[in-house]
Amino acid sequence: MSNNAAIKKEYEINGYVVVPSLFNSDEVDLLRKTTDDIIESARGKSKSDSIHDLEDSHDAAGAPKIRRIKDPVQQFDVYAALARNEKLLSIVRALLGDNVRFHNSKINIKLAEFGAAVEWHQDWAFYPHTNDAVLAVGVALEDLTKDNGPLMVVPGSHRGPVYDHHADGAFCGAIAAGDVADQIKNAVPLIGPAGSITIHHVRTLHGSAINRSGQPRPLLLISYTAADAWPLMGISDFHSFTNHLISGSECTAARLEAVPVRMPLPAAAFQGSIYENQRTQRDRAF
Ligand SMILES: O=C(O)CCC(=O)C(=O)O
Repeated sequence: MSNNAAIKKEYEINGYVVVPSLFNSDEVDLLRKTTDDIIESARGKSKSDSIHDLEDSHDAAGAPKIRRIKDPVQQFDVYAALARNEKLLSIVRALLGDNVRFHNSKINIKLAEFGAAVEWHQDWAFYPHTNDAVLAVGVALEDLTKDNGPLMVVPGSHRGPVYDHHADGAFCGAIAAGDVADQIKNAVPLIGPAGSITIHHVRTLHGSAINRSGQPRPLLLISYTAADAWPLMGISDFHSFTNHLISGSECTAARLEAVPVRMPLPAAAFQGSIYENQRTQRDRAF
């Protein structure tokens, strides 16, 4: 069996897979340096903007404390190149087919000692499509250990229900901890050395704890869809949507599958990032 065939088999069974050390230390050093520079550029800012999502404890007068770099692939050349890197894309094609569209990106930083948790959720709840050939790749910019707030996933949950991600009558991007208590006891951490990638299916139940360790956990997340998966929430900019085709050819024939869907509406009370959306979920796991 080829390596990609083995990756595909594991992904299809479990809804996630880790590929250790896909990127070498030179490749990781460039990503890390770029990321550190962007973090540093938040110094002096007093509120979140189109690049930085600030931690609640960030102080404009002190060292930058940021929880997310927004849209890195769309805003910085180094990450744009990575999203098209052939080592990575060959794996994505093995899982989604030859026609692949870039969907979104972010770097969740999790600075040492306090980096914010992400409550349990399914990405599918944020962006349902006509079929679920949609996934997220995580690129480890530092080692992912069991202590620095790694992504936790529930094996096999990509074949289960789509959970309610609402609170106070609006979408909140987080599942009440009580609704998934029997699931999350089976969760496993996705760990590996810097340069490893994690891949999780769009319906896989996942979350991550506060980083209480002394080691940061910057994780670059890039989502891709099969080109025949069309977003049920619509397309605000068709030109940019078609420009996001990064492999194969465009496909205007949407493939419809009998997948469970809950719409993320009414919209979350707090906008800006998942951390803001999740504010209204009071039954928290982390
Ligand atoms: O950064 C993490 O640990 C989780 C990220 C995540 O699931 C998300 O941002 O949707």
